[in-house]
Amino acid sequence: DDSHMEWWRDARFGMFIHWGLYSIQGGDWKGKDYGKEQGGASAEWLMNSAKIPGPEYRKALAPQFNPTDFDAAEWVSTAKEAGMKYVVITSKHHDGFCLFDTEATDYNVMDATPFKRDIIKELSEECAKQGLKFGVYYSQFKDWYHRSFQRKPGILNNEEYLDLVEKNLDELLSNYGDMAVLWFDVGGNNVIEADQQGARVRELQPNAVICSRLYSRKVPEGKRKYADFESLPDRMLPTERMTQDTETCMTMRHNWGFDRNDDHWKSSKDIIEFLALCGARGVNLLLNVGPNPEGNLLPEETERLQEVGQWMKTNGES
Ligand code: JFZ
Repeated sequence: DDSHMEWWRDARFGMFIHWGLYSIQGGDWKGKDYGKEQGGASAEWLMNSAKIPGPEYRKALAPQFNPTDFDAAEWVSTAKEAGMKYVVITSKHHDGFCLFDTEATDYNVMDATPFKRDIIKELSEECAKQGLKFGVYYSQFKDWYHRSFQRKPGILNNEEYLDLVEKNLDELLSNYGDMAVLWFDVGGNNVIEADQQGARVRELQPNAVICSRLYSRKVPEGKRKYADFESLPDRMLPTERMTQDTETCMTMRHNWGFDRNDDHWKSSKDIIEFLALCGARGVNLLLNVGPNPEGNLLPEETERLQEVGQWMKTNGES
């Protein structure tokens, strides 16, 4: 039964949001630019790129995370006006920082930052209010913060990490109303672990749509039991119209997370053409924004989203 896929198939177009502690740095660390601009990894990879130990990263950034301009209503209405039907935000990226209230770790927005507002709660409630589907990106395999502790002798304990993921998932699946999408990313090769996580999603949110990145790409498609849709690499499109459920994602410039030096903006025309092509190939598009540390979408982003919205009004299906 794939009735839970119906809304997703109709939706076609969603907003991806990369936002977290890394946004504060905008790709820089101690005067050096680690963003994709310089041929490195994307700005949200800072902790890894600059080899910052977990405790140092937390100590430097968590006390500074205070995005008082954050207004869920504004973000959601901007997505809605653009013709987007769903929103997916990084509830936890590879740096391990949780943008939601969790009992599993104090490395989260409520306990470790002066902001003390549950971002996932505010956005999920706003999406429900404005009639958009809401989902979370959750980095289930890569967690540099947790793993940095594991490297210390005596604490090498994978069970402990799996326990964190299980608790986080239970919270995300229980405390935020309908979770429409579980956007797992960069999965490992352990199918049993992934299947357990997928099964838990099914159990607590039977209608949630699960991203194929729950599994590593090395796991054959036939073994990805809980993958509802295939997530293609960034900006990739098949040459023929897809019959299986497929999504591609694209960011508006080079980086996913906020980057101070990245001026490689795709034009509105580029974005609209790509969106039209996605529609023609039967592929959903998750278009990414990387809000700034104050909590604002960038003017370049809102401008593009408005122009996409204009196009959607005349050419999109509603
Ligand atoms: C991952 C993340 O590492 C990255 O930070 C960002 O969140 C992006 C959306 O997802 O990066 C990937 C994951 C998979 C592929 C490429 C980049 N892939 O399958 O080619």
